[in-house]
Amino acid sequence: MNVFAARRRMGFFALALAAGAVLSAAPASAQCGEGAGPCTEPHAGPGCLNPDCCELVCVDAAYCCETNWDAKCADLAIDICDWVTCGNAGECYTIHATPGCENIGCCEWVCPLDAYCCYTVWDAFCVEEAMRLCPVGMCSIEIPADAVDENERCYDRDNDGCNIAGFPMVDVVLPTVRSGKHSSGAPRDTDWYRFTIASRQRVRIVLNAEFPGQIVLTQGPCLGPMVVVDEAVGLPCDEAVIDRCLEPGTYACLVGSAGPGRIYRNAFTCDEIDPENPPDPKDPPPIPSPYGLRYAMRMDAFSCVLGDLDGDGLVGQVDLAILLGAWGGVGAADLNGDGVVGSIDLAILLGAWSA
Ligand SMILES: [Ca+2]
Ligand SMILES: [Ca+2]
Ligand SMILES: [Ca+2]
Ligand SMILES: [Ca+2]
Repeated sequence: MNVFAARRRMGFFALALAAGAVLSAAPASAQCGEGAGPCTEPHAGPGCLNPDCCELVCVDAAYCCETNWDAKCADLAIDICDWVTCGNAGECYTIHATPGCENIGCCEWVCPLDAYCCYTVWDAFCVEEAMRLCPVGMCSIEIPADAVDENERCYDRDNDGCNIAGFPMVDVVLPTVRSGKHSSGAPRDTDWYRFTIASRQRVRIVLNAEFPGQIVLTQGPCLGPMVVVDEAVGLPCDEAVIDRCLEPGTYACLVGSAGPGRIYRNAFTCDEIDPENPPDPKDPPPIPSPYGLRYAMRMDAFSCVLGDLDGDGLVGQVDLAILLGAWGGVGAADLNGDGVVGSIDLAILLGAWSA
């Protein structure tokens, strides 16, 4: 599958480079897209449904866009296009017994996560992913100026905790803001942030990622017994949040990619080149990720008593002063977690005022 996929991209880039020359000279592409038959099936008339694939095939075999899309054109499409079934009949939000679906953008957003959807059938999982992810579309986040980057290149696995030999992790002290990149591969990238709290504290971890983000809070040694204390997933450019009171101890929070009930392994192509292991120029370039790879994560620790911002166990004047000092900003004084310190937080604090 990846070979097909990679080949299409190679073709796509070659096409893009030569676009001015090739496409303007070939009105053929006018036959590509809506109104034409599926790319993977022979049909009367020129062109096929998926425009990217159609144009690729017609660069190799111009007649496919001029006369009929015959069996040779269909075979070529299967051979050189990835996600070629995107654009095929079948609604993306409805189960159907054929691969792919008709909204190309949505289909190409789902298939890198779950190739089965584009090569076998568009089943209930594909529909679920489409309904969850397609309304979001491509997005990018702003990395906070105070974020400390993990400094892990996306082809390296420097901080992959319990998933890699030596159990390397990034040690952090709360509160902190971190940023990094997530990528697929073997093993898939996971970034582990380890912290210790000396007393019972409320810990709030907010991940904001350009991909479907996942945070998993663990406690215990990698060799066991290790427990998952909590986990959360979030849509691209939305938040995944863990917010709970923790007993004193050492914890690790890992960043990865997942949806409800399943881990994603394939969509997030690293966008850097490993100088020690450069790609063979004869190989097709890897398929770029349809999702962004970056994330930012804010980790805060404060009193388990809501409104107790200085940690003395009571809600009073000092806490009020801290909240007013943080007005309009972010952080622990954002008691309702809506991303800004404001009047709702003030009301919560006054409501929790200790006698
Ligand atoms: Ca990373
Ligand atoms: Ca990592
Ligand atoms: Ca207090
Ligand atoms: Ca707030």
